Amino acid sequence: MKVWIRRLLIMGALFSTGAFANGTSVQVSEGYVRGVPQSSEVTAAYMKISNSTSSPIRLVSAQSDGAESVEFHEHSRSNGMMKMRQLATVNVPANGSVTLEPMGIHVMLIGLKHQFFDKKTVKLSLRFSDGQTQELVLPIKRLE
Ligand SMILES: [Cu+2]
Repeated sequence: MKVWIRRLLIMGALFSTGAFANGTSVQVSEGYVRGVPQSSEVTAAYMKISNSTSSPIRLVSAQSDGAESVEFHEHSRSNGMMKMRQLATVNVPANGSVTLEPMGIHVMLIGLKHQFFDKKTVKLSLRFSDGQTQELVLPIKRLE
């Protein structure tokens, strides 16, 4: 009987620690947005997303103040041609990370707004499958 109660208490403690750590279970680092000329209607954001929990987490949606809409894309090679395809979500493996980089998975900013070109940073808000949101301010970098 006593062992049972202790087990319940330990389980409770584990659950509450999980809830407490919710805001830091995902870390975003090395984020930036590709600078593009005024004539461009799209650009992409790149970053590393790490997951310190023992369950996979998915990036489910994103919003930016500099773009009408934001999608997740992946470059893939088919018949020797590079193509972009839309992803519904981006998986961040348990105790691991995913790197969004040129020619790989990226966050696509579509319908760039006027203020995108006036600023040196852009706001990007990421929503994850565990309910947390990350508010990022990413530098805009020209890639040559
Ligand atoms: Cu794309």
